Amino acid sequence: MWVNSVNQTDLAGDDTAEHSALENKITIRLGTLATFLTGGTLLPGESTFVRFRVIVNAAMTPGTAIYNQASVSYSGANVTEPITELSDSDTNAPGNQPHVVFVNTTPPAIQLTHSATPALHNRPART
Ligand SMILES: [Ca+2]
Repeated sequence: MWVNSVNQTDLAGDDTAEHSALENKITIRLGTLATFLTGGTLLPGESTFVRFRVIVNAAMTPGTAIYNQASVSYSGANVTEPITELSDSDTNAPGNQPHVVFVNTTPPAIQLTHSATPALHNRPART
């Protein structure tokens, strides 16, 4: 996991993020002065960038759908009641849809390109 390009470990208590295999989720606390226990502050107009990678079980059946949906919980400087929102992968459909990825049925094609200068051979000159 990365927060603004800074690596975060899967372990709890060592930085602002962790992975829970039991709950099948990651938790990332964002903002200035975020800790391993609480989130920090994001000023109006400020943004933050989160990225994570997962390894899919190799025994998973090709075509299996994997659902991913983010949940963001926050409170405001003037609104102390926590607010929780879900990510929405389809803003044209009512409600909040998770992002769906299907396990590949065929590995992606890999294209190899090779270029080289033709070898020059020392051949005897023809006479
Ligand atoms: Ca961590």
